[in-house]
Amino acid sequence: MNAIEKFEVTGMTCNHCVMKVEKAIKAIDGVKSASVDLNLKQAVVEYDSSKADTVKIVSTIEKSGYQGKKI
Ligand SMILES: [Cu+2]
Repeated sequence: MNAIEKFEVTGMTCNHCVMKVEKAIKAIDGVKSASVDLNLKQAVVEYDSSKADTVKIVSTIEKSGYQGKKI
């Protein structure tokens, strides 16, 4: 099933951070697209819910060095 969820991402300070988070999320199996906004502190992620889930996405954001929360 296709799912689109939003996450709050805090701790990003520049476009390099945005790229880092986007790249990490996109590398998750089942993720179709990830769009991270520095000013809004938000990530919008489209994924296949049979392969990925919000817990996996949040833990990936945190492993990248930022704080993630489903919103
Ligand atoms: Cu940065």
